[in-house]
Amino acid sequence: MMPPLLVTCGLPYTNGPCHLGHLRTYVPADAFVRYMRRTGEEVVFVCGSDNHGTPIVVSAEQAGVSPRKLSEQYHEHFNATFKRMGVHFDHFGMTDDPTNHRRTTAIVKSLINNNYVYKQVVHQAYCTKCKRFLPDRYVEGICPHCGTPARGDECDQGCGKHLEPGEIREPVCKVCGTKAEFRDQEHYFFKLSRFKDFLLPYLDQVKGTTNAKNYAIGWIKEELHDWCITRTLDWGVKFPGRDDLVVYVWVDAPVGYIAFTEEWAKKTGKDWKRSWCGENRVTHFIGGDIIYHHCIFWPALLKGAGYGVPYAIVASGMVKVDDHKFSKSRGYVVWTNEDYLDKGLPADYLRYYLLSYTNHTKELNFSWKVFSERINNEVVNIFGNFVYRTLFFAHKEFGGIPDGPVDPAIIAEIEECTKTVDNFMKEYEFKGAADAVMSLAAFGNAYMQNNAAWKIVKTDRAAAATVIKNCVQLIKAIALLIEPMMPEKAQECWVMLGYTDTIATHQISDAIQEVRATNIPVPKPLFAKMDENKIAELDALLQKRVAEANRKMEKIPTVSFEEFQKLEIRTGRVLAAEQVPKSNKLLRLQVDIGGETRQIVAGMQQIYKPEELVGKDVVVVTNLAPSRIFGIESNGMILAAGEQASLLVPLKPVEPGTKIR
Ligand code: B3M
Ligand code: ZN
Repeated sequence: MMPPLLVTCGLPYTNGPCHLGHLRTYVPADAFVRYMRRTGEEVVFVCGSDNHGTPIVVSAEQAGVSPRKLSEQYHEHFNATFKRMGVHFDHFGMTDDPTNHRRTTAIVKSLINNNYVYKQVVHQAYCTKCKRFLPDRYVEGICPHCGTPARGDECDQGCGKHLEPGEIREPVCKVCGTKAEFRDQEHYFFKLSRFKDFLLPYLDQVKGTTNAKNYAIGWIKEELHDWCITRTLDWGVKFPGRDDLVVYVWVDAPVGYIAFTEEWAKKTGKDWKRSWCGENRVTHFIGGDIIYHHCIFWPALLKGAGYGVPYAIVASGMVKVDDHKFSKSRGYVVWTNEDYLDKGLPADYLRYYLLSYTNHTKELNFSWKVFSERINNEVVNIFGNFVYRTLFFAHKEFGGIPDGPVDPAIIAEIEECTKTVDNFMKEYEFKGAADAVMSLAAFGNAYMQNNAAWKIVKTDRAAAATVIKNCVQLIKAIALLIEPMMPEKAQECWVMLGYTDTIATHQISDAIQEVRATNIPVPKPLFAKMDENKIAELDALLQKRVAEANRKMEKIPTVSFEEFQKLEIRTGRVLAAEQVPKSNKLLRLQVDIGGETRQIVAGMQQIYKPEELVGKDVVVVTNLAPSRIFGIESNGMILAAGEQASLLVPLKPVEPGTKIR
């Protein structure tokens, strides 16, 4: 018996909310799963959250919670958000749960037994201040390949290469900013280089998108290094026999795919081994930035441990926002909940946009303007309009769907479209499929227009009924074909055709089964247009976020503690104050800074009357180089906050000259 089609999505890290970048992988995967089910396939769709690795430990430290707690919070967030987007997994697990700990340990032990793991001392960045080794995201420095500033495990802004522990140059501790030193530490390596002869023919035949296999083949031909598979962390899956080491997150994360299948199998009484031991139909949907891990590292790991290797790898192109590289820190981000669903926008609009914008492997450039254009011009004007005008007329003239035959030419048109959609879906060309469905709707609109049922009904009721019947048949087909892309709207459309069951229980092949005559509810428009004001508002929000991020990014130079200590700041008591003649801004003050009186010129005339200041205790920078202001020598600076020069004053009484520390 053929093993089930097992579909997975790249696992989201549990240290930040769901955004458009995630959805570009998840929505097409979900559409694919729904479609394959509608063709009668047995499909299992599993995913889970990725809880390990340094970014999560760092985020948890910042949030003041345990990595487990943080992971649980974001796990729930993703689980709920995917559901809101209509992405329904059969199981959504956690990589930190016991099943995955067990499976990862078993796999690492197999690799050790099969002689694919060796021990080696590496020089690893160590922070003498934090007193710990600095794996991956704990350290920043310079990429040894291209010289760009990089993270410990990846040259994220330069050449994009993966960095092995010890490779980064000029490492600095990310937590405290101290220059790190290199210290020797024992680590374990996976003999990835031994898998070249396996990987090349494997990748040559692997299914999925060509970008995945072609990149991977190119990289292998360049060079294939062994992988360090341990890290000095507490958080993660312990390396067998070593309490001080955990396995690298990129070992236990993909193993999560197996563990989640096991958990699903346990829940349903099924057999997970059918998908993971031997020939299988495992299909990984991933982002284009993790091709290396899925096409090289992961198959080698599975092969080395004696498991079956993935059947297909489907990699999505990158996401841009307003023509800028997707970046949370720069504000070029669209959050799934905050920016979209919580604004009352239908999940199906975004699903359609993501699927139909461009080919799955190409870059998707999001903008609110293009989004609303696509929705209004295609979904609303073509599909929505066809459904509404047909059903409105049907309801008005016939009280529902009239009796009578469907034209064979219409059935042929539907069959043609169904075939096109099928080819595209099975090649992961979701845009092609979406376009084909819209073309069928456009065909329907033209047919309706050319046959002017509203005219002929006056003379030939039967002919008008046939036109309507044909159109309703087309709508039925469109609803079935669009369901994988727009499940909620497809269901609404289904109900408008007088059905009372769930559209998702029907096969695509039902599209050519004649619609039966029936009463239908009063039709309502299926879609609302994207309103211009709403779009302007959403766009303004994005622009505001970018502007705010820019402000934050402006670099304020840091001063070292030594530099800071060069400043002498003391309390002082104002002994005398007067206006500087001919100036309407300046006051001349005499300030006791502890046994010494300083003359200080301050721009406070508009804000304080001289007599208000006399007797006040203030804060003074006492070792500022003397300057002449309006011809008067000034020996120090009084500290004040903001435009209104609100004076900084000691909260409790202190002697003049008390040092600020
Ligand atoms: N957690 C997220 C990423 O790098 C990472 C994926 C793991 S898939 C096994 O996109
Ligand atoms: Zn440090």
